Amino acid sequence: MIHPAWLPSEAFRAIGSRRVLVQGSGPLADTVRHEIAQACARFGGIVVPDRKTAELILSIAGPGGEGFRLGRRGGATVIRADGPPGLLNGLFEVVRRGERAFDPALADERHVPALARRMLDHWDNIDVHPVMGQVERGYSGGSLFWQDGRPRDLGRVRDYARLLAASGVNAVAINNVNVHTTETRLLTDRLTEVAALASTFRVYGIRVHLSVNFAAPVILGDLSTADPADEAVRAWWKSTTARVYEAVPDLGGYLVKADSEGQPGPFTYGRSHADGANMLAEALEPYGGVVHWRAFVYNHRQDWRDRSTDRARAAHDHFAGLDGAFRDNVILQVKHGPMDFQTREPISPALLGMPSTRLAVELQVTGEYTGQQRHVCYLPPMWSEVLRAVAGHVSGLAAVSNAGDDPFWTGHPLAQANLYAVGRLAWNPARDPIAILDEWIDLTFPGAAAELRDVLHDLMDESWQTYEQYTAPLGVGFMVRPGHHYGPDVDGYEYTPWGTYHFADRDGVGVDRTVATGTGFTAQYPPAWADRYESLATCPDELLLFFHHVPYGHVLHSGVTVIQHVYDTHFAGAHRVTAMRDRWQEAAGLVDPALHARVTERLDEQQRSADEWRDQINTYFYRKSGVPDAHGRPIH
Ligand code: GCV
Repeated sequence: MIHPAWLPSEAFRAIGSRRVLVQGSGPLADTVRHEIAQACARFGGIVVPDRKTAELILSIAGPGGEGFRLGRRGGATVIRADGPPGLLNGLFEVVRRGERAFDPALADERHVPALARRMLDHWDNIDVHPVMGQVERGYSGGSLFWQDGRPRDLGRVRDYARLLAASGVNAVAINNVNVHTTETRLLTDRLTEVAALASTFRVYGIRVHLSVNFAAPVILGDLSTADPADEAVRAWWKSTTARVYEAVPDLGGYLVKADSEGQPGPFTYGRSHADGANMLAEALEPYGGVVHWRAFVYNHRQDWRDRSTDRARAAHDHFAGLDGAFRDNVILQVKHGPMDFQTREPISPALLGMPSTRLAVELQVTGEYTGQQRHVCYLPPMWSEVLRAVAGHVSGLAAVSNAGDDPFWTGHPLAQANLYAVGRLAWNPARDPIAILDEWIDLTFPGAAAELRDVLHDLMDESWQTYEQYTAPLGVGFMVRPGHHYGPDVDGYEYTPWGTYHFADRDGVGVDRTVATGTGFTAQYPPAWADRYESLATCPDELLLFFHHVPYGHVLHSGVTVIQHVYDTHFAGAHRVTAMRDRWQEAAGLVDPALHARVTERLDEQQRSADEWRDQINTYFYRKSGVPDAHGRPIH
């Protein structure tokens, strides 16, 4: 059985037991009608032909738009949508509120999304890749879209689209940004597969985007170059794109990873990333499509001996100078931190320093570095910090999906909350992430006993901070096992070409990114930020080792030394996991037994892994520094 996630039929009880009127036509209004008809069939409500006796009225008041007004008129709850997508969004707002949506005292409210494009990126391959599997960094089974090299049954895709629509997502990129040969052909002779997915997502107001290979004209055997200055290449993209839009008239556009980790790009031809992105933008422009061009461009073959190269600088170094050079339909998609989805990073300065470029911030729902959905790690508190920091700088959000063909969708059932919340935060980044968690609990476990709610809050509210406690300390990052990135390996990346170092020696640890004595990375920030990070006196503790190399005896703002902080947090973090594990046993009988068992199994693994992290990190730093734990706890 597939778990209904945050749309169990029970969530529709308040609507389905009422007299409902839907006004409006078109595919999205049909979807709303269908949802309501199903709910009414289940809960005894009725679809009525006019306003006279209606208790819920959904209507389209304007020509387009995703927003809606919610209020009470003449004894009915009324949604007046700005356009067809707003009708669907209004429906799900009523679902979320349940009986509260029918309170006679309900005040008028206007809802509009803060970010225009709220996209989930799938790193799905059609084929099973020999190293990465079918879904790159996927921890939830296989792809929802392809199986055995062929498209899957679209029923599950439709359910997924429905879940996403209910969370506020309005775009999906369907395939991996590392575009291998088979997937390159989605652009040409496998277009019908894109079209079928687009039709399925369309009825839930979601546009499909396609990841394309920059060298597609060469890979597909049509041309000998992919040089963006070559007229034949430009013409190839125009005619190919014309055929794409014949098959999928509302394709959102292309997503491109270029000159990054072995993917081809404009650098091969001595061209800039603006040249590359603009060529694709020109081809997409007649159809209203956009290019999401990723700023994740860095040297992954650097010499670890070379202390002058700092990977954190890469996005800003490559792109800030191109500010203003991109066409209007290029969106630069920038990872939220300067490195790569670590548990704690500062904001990428590229997001703060490109005022004349359309920007989208990229988050990772799939927890590559945050427990891989084997650990409880509720990420919205991190995302909320990110989104508040980049407010006014970005107009879109793209997040790497954590969904797969697992019966619970996300491997760890509690990781569903991350998928739900990313859409909700993109709609309104000012929301309290813990309030969003409550919303998810209400929907997913309708009628959740107060007891269950308390257990879930105890497990999840601070799970990101707990994960941070027992893994890499103070913003240092990448102390993971190379390749699969799960579990501790303090020096695993230290002498590799990946640019991910911590520089621990017998005296201290951390990366000196200051202007005064380090790589100068801090100067990429606007002055107030730069000053804060540059100075040891003002650099926040949690980012200390991201910006500074300090002795183990350095005293943090918290009052303890760096080495004692490492010991204290690692003991505390693993201990908190024990408490979480015990607490979850109190939820037995309050949730579906299969879900309870899955979470139990994951918590057992989380405990094993947290203990391993604690012992390896503590032992490593004890052996390097020779400084004993002030409290004499076991270190090996
Ligand atoms: C899709 C990280 C991941 C890669 C991923 C890359 C990216 O490096 O480990 O698997 O590739 O980010 O975001 O492009």
